[in-house]
Amino acid sequence: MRHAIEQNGPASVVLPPAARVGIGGPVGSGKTALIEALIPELQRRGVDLAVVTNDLVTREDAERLRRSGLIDPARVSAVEAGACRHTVIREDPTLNIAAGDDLEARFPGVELILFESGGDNLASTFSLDLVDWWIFVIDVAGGGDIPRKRGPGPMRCDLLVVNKIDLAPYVGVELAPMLAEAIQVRGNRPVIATNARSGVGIREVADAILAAVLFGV
Ligand SMILES: Nc1nc2c(ncn2[C@@H]2O[C@H](COP(=O)(O)OP(=O)(O)O)[C@@H](O)[C@H]2O)c(=O)[nH]1
Ligand SMILES: [Mg+2]
Repeated sequence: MRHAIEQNGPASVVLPPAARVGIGGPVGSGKTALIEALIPELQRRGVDLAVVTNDLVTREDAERLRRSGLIDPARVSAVEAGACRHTVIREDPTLNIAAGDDLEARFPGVELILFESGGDNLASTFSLDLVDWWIFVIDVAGGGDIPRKRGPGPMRCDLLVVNKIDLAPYVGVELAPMLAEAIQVRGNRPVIATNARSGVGIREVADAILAAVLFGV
């Protein structure tokens, strides 16, 4: 999909850096499930992909993705964030930047690196030193009032994903007002409703990522 810039003949092909996209949100909202659904959708469109996960003291999410058969396991890197999950994506993202640089060095031509945060509260945000663009994932089962709480994550992200829409009838949440409120508090910035397990909304999320970071729209 991406074209290399040739300088002085093919011996010195310079590839542009990969686009870096953050995926944050509370523990269990479906960040890894979203990545599992996005990988085949983005690969189908010819995007050269890699993933960095952040866990507290384990490598659970990275191991899950490596076992999934969806992506070359070597293209999944794990950062162990320690006690402060948001620190490594915001205050001091050095470990994540290094993980992204390492993937770019090992896979020349990689176009897009997804960074999954360790799972935090509604206050977690990404540093723009680390990512070009970021998604925040909340889920319907966490309560229909989450958008109204105006947390920095749901407010400041480039794209808000409201996941687990299939659970709305079981947890007493009315989806339409929840989505309307999310759009309203975000000043009409993008909100996409998904079911990461069945694939509802995944095409739209892939469209948004590609439009924002690979086509520079
Ligand atoms: N019903 C339903 N379950 C989901 C959905 N997305 C994720 N899950 C489940 O929610 C749990 C947490 O998902 P996970 O991706 O690990 O969340 P993370 O901690 O944000 O990475 C898992 O059991 C998933 O199978 C969804 O859209 N609908
Ligand atoms: Mg996860």
